[in-house]
Amino acid sequence: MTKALIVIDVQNDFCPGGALAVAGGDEIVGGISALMADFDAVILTQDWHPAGHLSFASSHDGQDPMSVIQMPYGPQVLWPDHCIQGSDGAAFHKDLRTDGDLIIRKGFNTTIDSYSAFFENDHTTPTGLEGYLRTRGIDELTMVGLAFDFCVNYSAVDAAKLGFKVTVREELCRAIDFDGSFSAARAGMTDVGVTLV
Ligand code: VGL
Ligand code: ZN
Repeated sequence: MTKALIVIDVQNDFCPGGALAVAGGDEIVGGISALMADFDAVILTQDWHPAGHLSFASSHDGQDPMSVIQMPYGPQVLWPDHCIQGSDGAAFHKDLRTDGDLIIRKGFNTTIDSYSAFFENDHTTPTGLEGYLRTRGIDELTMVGLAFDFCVNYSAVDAAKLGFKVTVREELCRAIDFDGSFSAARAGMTDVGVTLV
């Protein structure tokens, strides 16, 4: 087995003080950095939106952050502006080791959100990560990062459906927990064979 650690969106905007702060988001950074030495490959993801991204409430007249609208690809939570390309908020937390093998950016298409590291939210448009992992012979993935119930969840479910053996280390994740999303994420991951530890 060739094993990769996938570190999801450990960026300033998802940490306390950031635009879409996840409670305790900064508490996991040291543990994630320390875990990297145990893997054959380390891949970091970065939420990377252009200004005016359609997942932002500010892009829709009269919509408040955390409301939900219908997009062509399904329901979309409208977020505060976050992880704008090149901003401090989009940068990795300063204590995160960033000397991994690959940094994959997602959410850069204005009209579609991308929670998963594998597919945009239409569940069809690929990011290229699957091909990268397969051509390197990587078959076992451990996922950590932010947020447990959105980007970690979507990435883990897609990876399991693609046939990777997937483990999520819950102590190295933190959740947004919006409208039951935490328990829904746990159930959804378990259903497709993701191991939660
Ligand atoms: C995320 C909401 C919006 C995440 C990204 O990284 O979980 N959540 N964009
Ligand atoms: Zn985002």
